[in-house]
Amino acid sequence: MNNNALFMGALAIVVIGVLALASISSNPALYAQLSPETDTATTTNGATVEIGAGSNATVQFFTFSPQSAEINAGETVTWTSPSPYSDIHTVTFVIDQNVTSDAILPFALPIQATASDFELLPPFSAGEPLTIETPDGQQAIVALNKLVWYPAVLDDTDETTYLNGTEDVEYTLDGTEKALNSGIIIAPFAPLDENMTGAAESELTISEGVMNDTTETTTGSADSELGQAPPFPPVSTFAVTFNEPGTYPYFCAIHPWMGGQVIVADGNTSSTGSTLTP
Ligand SMILES: [Cu+2]
Repeated sequence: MNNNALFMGALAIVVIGVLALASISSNPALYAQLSPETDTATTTNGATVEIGAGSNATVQFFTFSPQSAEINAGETVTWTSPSPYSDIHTVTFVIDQNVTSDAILPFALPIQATASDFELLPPFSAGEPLTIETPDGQQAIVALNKLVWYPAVLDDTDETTYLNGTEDVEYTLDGTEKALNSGIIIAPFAPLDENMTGAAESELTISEGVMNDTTETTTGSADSELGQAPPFPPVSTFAVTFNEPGTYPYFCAIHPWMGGQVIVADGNTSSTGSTLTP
């Protein structure tokens, strides 16, 4: 019990540290931008929600605008990150409140393995996996949780499905979801995206290199570029269709204080085909 508390405490510190690194450009003074007043948008054709709109090189906005999107059943809400200076964000719905899943989680090492059994891959010049003690004396490695960093659905059988669409991700809620996550949403022109292009270019160079001269070209050209590719697929737009009326709160898994909601009204047009009572 006590050990467990210590373990979770240590994990919390690690997570806070890593998240602080992740949003190193963030200015805490701007958290005040998240005012309790909710601005509301009502449309007849779904809604668009902008994430971190207005962020620039020195000012970072941690906002979903509008914070409350109102649509009719059967319509779609689309999230985008319009500013190339925005931090990375997710749109995460936890529909089953028993689900807990953080951006960074401990994964146990096999018995008798230690962190030094992990080798650093060539493109990275210096680094080591973060490990922490588990309550039973084992070691755990701290790693990114794919469920948060990739577009994903956790269903009522506890199965995870990773959504297709490398840039534009679409999903229609069917009532079986325990959780739905957008993956990492960034602006289409964000610097991260340029890096992705860089990585793709270097892959091209690699295959050309393989054709001409195997070893040397492969390592040489990949060195600088591969290190910049993010370990997740950057998402430009995340579009969710809501068929069931209700209020759907969501948050950003990277900055859990960022929250928003979708209010789905019982639209006249779509009420014919579906029964709302369970
Ligand atoms: Cu965020």
